[in-house]
Amino acid sequence: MGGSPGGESGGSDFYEKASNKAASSSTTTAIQPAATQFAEAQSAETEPPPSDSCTDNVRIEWNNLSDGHKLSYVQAVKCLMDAPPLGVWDEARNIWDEMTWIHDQLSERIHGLDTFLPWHRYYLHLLRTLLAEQCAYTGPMPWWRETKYTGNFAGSGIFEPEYFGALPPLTDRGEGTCITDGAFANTTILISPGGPSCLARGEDKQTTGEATVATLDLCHGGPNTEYTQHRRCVEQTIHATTHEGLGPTMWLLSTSPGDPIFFMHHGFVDWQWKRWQNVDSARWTEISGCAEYTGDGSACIPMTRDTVLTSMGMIPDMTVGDVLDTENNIMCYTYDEF
Ligand SMILES: [Cu+2]
Repeated sequence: MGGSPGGESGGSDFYEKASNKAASSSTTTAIQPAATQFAEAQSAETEPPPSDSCTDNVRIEWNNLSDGHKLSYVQAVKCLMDAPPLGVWDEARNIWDEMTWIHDQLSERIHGLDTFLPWHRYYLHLLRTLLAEQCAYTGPMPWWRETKYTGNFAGSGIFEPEYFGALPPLTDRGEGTCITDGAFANTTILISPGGPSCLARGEDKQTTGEATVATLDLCHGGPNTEYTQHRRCVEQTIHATTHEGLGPTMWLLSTSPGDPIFFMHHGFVDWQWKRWQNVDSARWTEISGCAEYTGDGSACIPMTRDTVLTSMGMIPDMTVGDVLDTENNIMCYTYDEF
């Protein structure tokens, strides 16, 4: 099981030295998709490169979706909870268990590190892929602009009886409540510390109140804000506070995908990265930082375009370079608003 949301492993003093240009210079790979080469050729331009055959795949903010799309999305997610496992984990009852399991297994490698944003982008791609392949869902992927509902996530139009089910306030004792309405009513999370438990939520409005535009802008930074600064800021502020504010299933970082709201939240995290990337076309093709720390925690193994992103066999592995440009022919998406 991983640490708490936003927990950072590795020496933070070391980071400033580690995120130098040595890592970002290793952007060459033996085999690159044509779209990526195209993007690199354009990287001297100030505008992001145009996508070519990639069109029409726009992630829609929840409240911009039609009621029909909202319904078909939650039903498709429910379909994955009912779908026979793919075989990556023996104890899984369904595909959703396996998705939660891989996140738990990989937790130490994908949190508190620069792999955080690329891996979770890949994880959203995994969701989209499995929704399409297993549940014939071809509608839009949603995301959730949390700053519209600062301190009142329950009022965001997501936690309705026909969609995700309730987001009750925390009880007087600071506890959550098992969810008994909505598409995911009476769901059991198989891998929880202490054994299977119900999908439970409880809004701590003080904590969900930390998803503010001011924090968003702080992490967005300016033209010189480096990737690691951005990643660390997002991970440790809004990423962490929304996990903490939606508990108890969402409190437990490594098994939190058990609540499908995880993917709405990570859509917002990914949107923040995309917004940061749109400031400078170089951010569509170049990246630096640490994929891992070794030894006493001071030795950085650089993250490069070649760093592998895995789902332990659920879908094919990809690399950081594959997911950097969301508008390439591999990822092929953007957002409906910024
Ligand atoms: Cu995660």
